Amino acid sequence: MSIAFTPWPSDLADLYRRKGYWTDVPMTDILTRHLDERADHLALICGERRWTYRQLERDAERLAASLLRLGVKPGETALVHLPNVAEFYIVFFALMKVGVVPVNALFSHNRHELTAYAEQIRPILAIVSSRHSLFAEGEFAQALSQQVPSLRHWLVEGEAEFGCSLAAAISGTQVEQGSHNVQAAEALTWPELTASEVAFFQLSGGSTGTPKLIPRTHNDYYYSVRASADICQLDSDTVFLCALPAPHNFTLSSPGALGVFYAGGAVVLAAEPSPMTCFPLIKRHQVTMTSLVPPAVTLWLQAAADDRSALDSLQWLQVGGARLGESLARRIEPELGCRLQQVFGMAEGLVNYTRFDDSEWHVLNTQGRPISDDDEVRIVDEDGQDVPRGTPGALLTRGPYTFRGYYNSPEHNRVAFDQDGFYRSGDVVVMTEDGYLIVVGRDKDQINRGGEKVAAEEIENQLLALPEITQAALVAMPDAVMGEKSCAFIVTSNPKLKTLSIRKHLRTCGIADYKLPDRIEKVDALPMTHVGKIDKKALRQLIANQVQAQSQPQPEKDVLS
Ligand code: AMP
Ligand code: DBH
Repeated sequence: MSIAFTPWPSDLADLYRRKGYWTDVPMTDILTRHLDERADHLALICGERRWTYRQLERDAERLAASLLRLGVKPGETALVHLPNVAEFYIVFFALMKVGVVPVNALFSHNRHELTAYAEQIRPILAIVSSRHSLFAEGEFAQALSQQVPSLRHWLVEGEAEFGCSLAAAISGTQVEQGSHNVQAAEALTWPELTASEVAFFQLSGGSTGTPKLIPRTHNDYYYSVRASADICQLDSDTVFLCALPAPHNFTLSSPGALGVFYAGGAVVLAAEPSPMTCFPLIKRHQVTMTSLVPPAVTLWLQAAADDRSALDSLQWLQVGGARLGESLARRIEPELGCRLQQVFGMAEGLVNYTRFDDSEWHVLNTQGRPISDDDEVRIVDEDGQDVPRGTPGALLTRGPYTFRGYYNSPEHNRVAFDQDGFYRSGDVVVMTEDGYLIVVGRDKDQINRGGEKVAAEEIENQLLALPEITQAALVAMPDAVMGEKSCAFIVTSNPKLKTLSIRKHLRTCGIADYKLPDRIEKVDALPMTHVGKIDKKALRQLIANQVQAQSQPQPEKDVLS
């Protein structure tokens, strides 16, 4: 059994194989390729714990064996919800070895997101951490198991109030005794992996009511990892600090931890990207490269103004996830003492990098150019006609590592792709004469909150679940540090409705904190376009004007309370 996904047309698949992009080697190779020559090279540091490649592979294999003993089968799925800990990678490779396809939820995700993912993939297994308040006790796990009956096994990182201990499953000392599925070690049959099949689901930042899943095959993802490692010139001396969430496409594969493992370097885990957490780790482990979103860059610049001696080993800083302003970009080299690489990517596929030999202008002003000669990029106007270089237009793309359809979403796929299989990324970009992309805007209904994406419809649906709210629209508002924050405009039948009760309601829905509206504005009516849709452009303008007016010093006022 394998996961259904929209395949690439065979002529393109042939081309990608012929060009050597698709090698038909599964991604488990990322670790096993080092077992001969680099087995004892440092691979991973998490707090005081360290793994060589041999140890990392051994742990992944032991966990995989424990999973086989539980009776998992290739083509089944898993829900993974772990913080930035070494176990994230051990689990990633172990699941791959047994052909179980995970969704790796962000640790900031909450009940709402986990339930939505579980309902879509119907997992047999969940691997979670008791460090998250959702899993400090077993209540939610029990509720989810009832709601999604396929969910039979729970492995818990940390002190477990329920399920089995992940640590024990990794050390091979414990499997679920008494289960009729338990098999003797010698009876284990390791599945044959097929690289053209789905390895895992990546998460879409999305613009729809329900978060969509992106099937990524071994072939396509492994190509993006290898090519990224080459572009970023990684080697066994690379020491990469993973400070953004480990499952994020940026930190996982651009070139991210997988790129570093592929190249035989070392990954150092940080719990989060603040200078307070990261600077001591950089110094202690002589980190050479890391990746950040623009708001974190602002914090790093502030901290480095006091003391940047901790950053001496840092050679490259990659910035992506949201547009990096030129003035911030310009400060990185002189103030942090490392070189900047801009990265513009998407979990759906296409990734762009500025290159190490690019001119200063390109590095400061563009978001790079595609990884592959066979990344096809079209920039089109509202009628779908190609625009000339230098003119803004909507970005469409297809290529050897850009997916061809969201999981189980035929209706959405009809709008997300054109008739030639080009994915509409929802970004408005300009292509320079020499093929570099500059992100100038967006035509998708999403807020990019400093790299964290919020699908407007998802939050609007939750707001509209309150009977007193009759209309709701979530739009981006400018913010000096985050780039954008979110503002919800609502029309309510209850003039006394308080911001606080709305927030309380959204929390009760179990939505991730970063998706909660930063501001809520009550209005008598929402502006409409001539075709009868909510005029979000007008709302964005309205809130931008208010933010600007309020940035002149004046007493704060809360509109609703
Ligand atoms: P996601 O769908 O969550 O993977 O988010 C991908 C989106 O993030 C892209 O389509 C862009 O809108 C945005 N993005 C990523 N990197 C950059 C960047 N360097 N500059 C501007 N926007 C970016
Ligand atoms: O924001 C992103 O999704 C992103 C940013 C940089 C990404 O997916 C990537 C690089 O691969």
